[in-house]
Amino acid sequence: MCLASFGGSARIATELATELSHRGHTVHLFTRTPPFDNERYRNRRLILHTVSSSRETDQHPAKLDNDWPADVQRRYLSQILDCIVTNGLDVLHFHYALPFAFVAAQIKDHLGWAAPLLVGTLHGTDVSNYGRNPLVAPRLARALRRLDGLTTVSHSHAQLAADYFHLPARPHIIPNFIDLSKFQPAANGKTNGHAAIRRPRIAHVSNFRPVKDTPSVADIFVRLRQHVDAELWLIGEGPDMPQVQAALREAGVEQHVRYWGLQQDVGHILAQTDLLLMTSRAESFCLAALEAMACGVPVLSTRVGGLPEVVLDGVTGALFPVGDHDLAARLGADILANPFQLQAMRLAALRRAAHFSSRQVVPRYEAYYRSLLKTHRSFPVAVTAARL
Ligand code: GMT
Repeated sequence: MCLASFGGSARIATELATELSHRGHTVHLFTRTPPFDNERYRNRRLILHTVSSSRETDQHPAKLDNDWPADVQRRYLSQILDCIVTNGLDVLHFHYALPFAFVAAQIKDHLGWAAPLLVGTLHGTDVSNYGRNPLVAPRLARALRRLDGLTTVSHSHAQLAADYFHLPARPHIIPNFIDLSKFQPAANGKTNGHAAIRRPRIAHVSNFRPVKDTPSVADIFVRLRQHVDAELWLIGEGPDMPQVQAALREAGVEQHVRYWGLQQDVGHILAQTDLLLMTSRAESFCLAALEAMACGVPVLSTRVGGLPEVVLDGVTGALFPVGDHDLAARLGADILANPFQLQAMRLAALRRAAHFSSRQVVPRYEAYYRSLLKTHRSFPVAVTAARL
């Protein structure tokens, strides 16, 4: 179960489903509407179930579509129950807690001990926002405690979840992962070759939501240009984009900015850049940072949440405290102005990203399922239904 909107949790869920199907598992993917590049998510072992065949909401695709009307949630639940009865699923795994932790609890209510193994993965604002929301957090905490297994993507996020939801134990940590065949350095192999003959390029990738604090990207870029004649490539779309555009226009630097809009394949764009700039106020992991590093691009980012577990400060990039834009601009300018340091960081970033390859991480999900299944009392639902 996962969201269908642009975003990290949907990316990880759909990639995991695809990888597991390639590893011989049969995977049913349940989304409200088709995921973006949904043609990829169909093969003999990967079956896509959607409540609606087209985007029925008028929401911006960058907005997380996690607040579902009751009738949509009902139809979604009944589709999953049908699938469980017909196919006898072993594991039901959701990515992002809302609304799926509640769906999982309803499945347990309906099927009791005949329910499949129920596993959840917490991804970001499901903890950092909803965990602080007194109207949602207690209900969500109750639903999370009913699961058989709970994972999250970094140590920092595991601690945050345990604190906010008063969990008996910290969630199991399985980091995000990346398909290294889709995120690679530029084809000529000379990762620093282009930068020597053109202006340095700074990239920012996000859904331009307030948590990403994208107006700070504009501010840091303006300050950094006082030291280095750099370009800014903005990849993505979202609610704060007009504010970012206005700030860049007012500062008189718009001619140095390229707007890419929403992109399905960001790897080939990132590979043509020299530094990723992230200004998030909270980040459980920051998949964009991993994607950049896999393309041999160092990362300049705020020191928040799980980012220090992904970006090694001074090695694969540099970290700065939220709000210290002068420091960020100086750190960025230093990296871009020193070709030897830039090249060393590029190589370190590539090495670091290899630790998070799907080949290394996906088996950890399989191992986790297997360890939980050993003690899970599971009975074929068809047999259970006949007995009842
Ligand atoms: O929680 C969110 O804001 C959304 C979530 C998503 O679905 O896009 O993003 C989170 O999940 C990604 C994949 O695990 C992480 O890389 C992001 O750091 C995380 N975003 C935040 O924590 C803000």
